[in-house]
Amino acid sequence: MSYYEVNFDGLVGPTHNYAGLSYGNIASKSNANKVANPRQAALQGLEKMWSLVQLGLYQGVLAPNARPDLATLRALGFSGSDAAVIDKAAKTEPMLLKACYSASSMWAANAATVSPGCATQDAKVHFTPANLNNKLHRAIEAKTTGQILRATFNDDTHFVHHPPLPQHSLFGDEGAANYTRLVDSYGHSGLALFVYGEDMNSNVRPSAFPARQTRQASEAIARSHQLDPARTLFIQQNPDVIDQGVFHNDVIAIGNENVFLFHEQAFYQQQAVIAQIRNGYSGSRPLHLIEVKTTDVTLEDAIKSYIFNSQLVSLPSGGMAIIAPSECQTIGRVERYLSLLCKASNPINEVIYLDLKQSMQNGGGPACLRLRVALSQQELAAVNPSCLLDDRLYAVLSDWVKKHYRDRVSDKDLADPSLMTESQTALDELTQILSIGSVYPFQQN
Ligand code: SUG
Repeated sequence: MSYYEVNFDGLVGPTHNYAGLSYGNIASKSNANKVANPRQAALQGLEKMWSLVQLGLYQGVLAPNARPDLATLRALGFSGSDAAVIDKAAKTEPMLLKACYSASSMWAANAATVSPGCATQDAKVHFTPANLNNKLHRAIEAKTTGQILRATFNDDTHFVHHPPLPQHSLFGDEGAANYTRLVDSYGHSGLALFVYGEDMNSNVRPSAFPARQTRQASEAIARSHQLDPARTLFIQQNPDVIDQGVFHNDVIAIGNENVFLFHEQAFYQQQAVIAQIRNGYSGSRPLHLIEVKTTDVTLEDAIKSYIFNSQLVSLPSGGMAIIAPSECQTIGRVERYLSLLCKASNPINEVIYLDLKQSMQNGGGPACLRLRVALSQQELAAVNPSCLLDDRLYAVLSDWVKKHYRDRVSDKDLADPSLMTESQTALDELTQILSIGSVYPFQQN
């Protein structure tokens, strides 16, 4: 049976802005209060999706969360008309308003953990929306993201949708950003790698910045997705690199099929981790463990360039391409490393640079923007077809963005109630384009 990896990218929402909300994410902090360009951000995201279609890959679209999140603002005591809620929050608690206006659901790698049917006991594809409980602006995504996933993968025969894990610090879960599968090919169950920042039963943890993913969360997901314990590894991120700004594992490692590219400082007790991975992998194709040395790419350059947040994709014509952010070209050592990587003896033979600056300035590169879902031909046929990108949908979404999105949003604009109504009008139209029904709270009023 044919199997594919389909990337479902988070469409950038109309309220994309720079609010400095993510402590531990250096780009988010250093670009706080810059003027954002939501139109450009959404078009850059669409260009990335379209580039993958042109490579011959299947590509999906995930609708954004609706912002502002009025329900959260109301739950926090702001009352009156919608405009009054915004006005009061802007005057008294601007950081809460910013959290409720964040377009952070664009980073779909954090939307959920997804296990393919070839790896689960009941042979269904399992989804668990991430609770994202480390940051308020992200924790409020989980419910609507769950509804969007159900509307996108809307078939009980093939798909199982779990609720998010309990909103408790023991179960901090950031979704697929900390999850990779090493496999012979997409239809094989392979080895599932869950990477956590902190085991709540251990003292090995970062000291400056928070660890967002706990071992306990990863274990709970592996259980509910019915993964084979013999083919599942839980490995710890190096706490020192979290303290330097590596807030998710996908900022320091990337895997695809039988290739795993990771920095020399990525994991706690790295040599033991490498040995575990070697032992755990049982594919017939050779495993390529590519450890990037600090002398080739320093940690600082890795974080600045987001080289590890590239997408590594298998091409229908054979081999793999690495889809890297164009920031990698601005650091000579990183660009050199990538070009040598393509010439070395491994399946990667092409690097494609893309401009995703609007997202990058909030700490989100190519890999953050997509949720990987490995699907059989039958499962793919069960996906909501309106959410799969083709030339028609690409044109429709580009026009939709150009019609509805502003080209500048500053923190002051968040106080303007017309940003809310514009956003709701746009998203209402989007639910029709993507045939996802009434997934947004404002549609239920
Ligand atoms: O959670 N940035 C996101 C970036 C997420 C990147 N995802 C992965 N690496 N998979 C975050 O830190 C910044 C929002 C702001 O400051 O306005 C933000 O939420």
